[in-house]
Amino acid sequence: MISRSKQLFERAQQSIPGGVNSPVRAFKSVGGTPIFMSHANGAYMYDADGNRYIDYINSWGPMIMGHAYEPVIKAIKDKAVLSTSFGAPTELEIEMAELIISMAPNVDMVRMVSSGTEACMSALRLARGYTGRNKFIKFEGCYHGHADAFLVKAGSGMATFNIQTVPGVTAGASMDTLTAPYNELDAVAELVSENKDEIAAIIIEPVAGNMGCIVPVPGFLEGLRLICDREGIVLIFDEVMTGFRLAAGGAQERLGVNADLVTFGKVIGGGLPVGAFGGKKEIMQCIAPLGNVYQAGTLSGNPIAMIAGYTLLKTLKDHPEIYAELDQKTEQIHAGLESVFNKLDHPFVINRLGSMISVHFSDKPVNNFTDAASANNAMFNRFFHSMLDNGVYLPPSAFETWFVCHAISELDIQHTIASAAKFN
Ligand code: KE4
Repeated sequence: MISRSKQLFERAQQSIPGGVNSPVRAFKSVGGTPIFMSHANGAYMYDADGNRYIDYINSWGPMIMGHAYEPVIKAIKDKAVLSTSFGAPTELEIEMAELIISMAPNVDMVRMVSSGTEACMSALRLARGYTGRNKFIKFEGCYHGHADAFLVKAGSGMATFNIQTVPGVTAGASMDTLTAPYNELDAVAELVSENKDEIAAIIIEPVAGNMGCIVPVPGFLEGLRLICDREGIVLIFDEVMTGFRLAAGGAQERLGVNADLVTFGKVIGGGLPVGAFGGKKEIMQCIAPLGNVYQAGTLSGNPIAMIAGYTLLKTLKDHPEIYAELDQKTEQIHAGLESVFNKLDHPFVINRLGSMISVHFSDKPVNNFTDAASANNAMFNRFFHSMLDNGVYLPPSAFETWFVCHAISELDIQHTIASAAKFN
């Protein structure tokens, strides 16, 4: 009997390119039919055929407390009847900004947008406007959304589908994009000396999540900070994934390195379309209408998105023990997978920081994109399907980090490990 997902996928491809509204959902690299979901609750998603999955994507990060988190749902219901958008300022936007500023280090001011892409492209424009310089450095395998300048050696779907150059991204749009391998400070120093006084920004995922989870080696981020201080370069932490996930203060708090600008997404919206960028007042006041670095958005600060994000962030701020519990659960998953894979006759590496974790079937450490790309990713694809068959839904790509939610139970963790033990 043909599954409902299969039927829906065939129908979807008639009206939506590739049948999905974002490429990473398409199962294109792992093969097979993408699973169409009907609803979700806590740590579980339920597909159109009624199958239940333990969810390790959690909407690619936002569902840190699990799906349909009651306080967020209630807040949305109560707010929606008061209109879903004004296009005029509201008190809630001030409360949201003040809450973010109270949680994220080095954020004196913040501007709301509607996606991580918008947040990163706005932060880059701001850094360029503030410094009067054009070039910037990004890292191979890092993904900062799909604005033209970032689609150079990017991670996530571009790595998954091995897209080297993106048609439509002009040479003009990407000519100022410089790239270096993640965790290689010498390569950054070389680029900086070759482009003296021309570099506006260095943008980085402080813990990378778009080539699997890749953790900065000791001294790497600190070295970038020193280079930026010495050269007058704006250090942008893309915390769309790490923000409010690794700690209330994100990677800056967790790793103790200060950024000049920080971008946010995912958790900040509680599942609604929200992004934000913020940083030092001296830089942020260059943004229109205060300054002339133009940036705008019809639905920026949308009341439904704000109340969803505000409610979730407030929960995380008021209950910091959530982070320790998330870490403990992920540590348990890590240890369980390690014990299972040690019985495999194939080498593996598990990368983790906090509740971001990824498995690479590699015989060497995975510290940058080249390492991630040279792992046995065909084996990962088989592992993905083996887990899916056992009701465990991993990100459908070796170039993605897994996300653990607070709602996952001891039984779920044991089932995950038992499912991995069936893989060979
Ligand atoms: P969005 O525009 O997709 O909200 O955010 C872009 C973005 C920016 N920075 C980082 C570090 C990100 O991880 C992302 C988006 N992450 C992907 C997952 N790898 C979103 C999933 C998708 O593309 O559908």
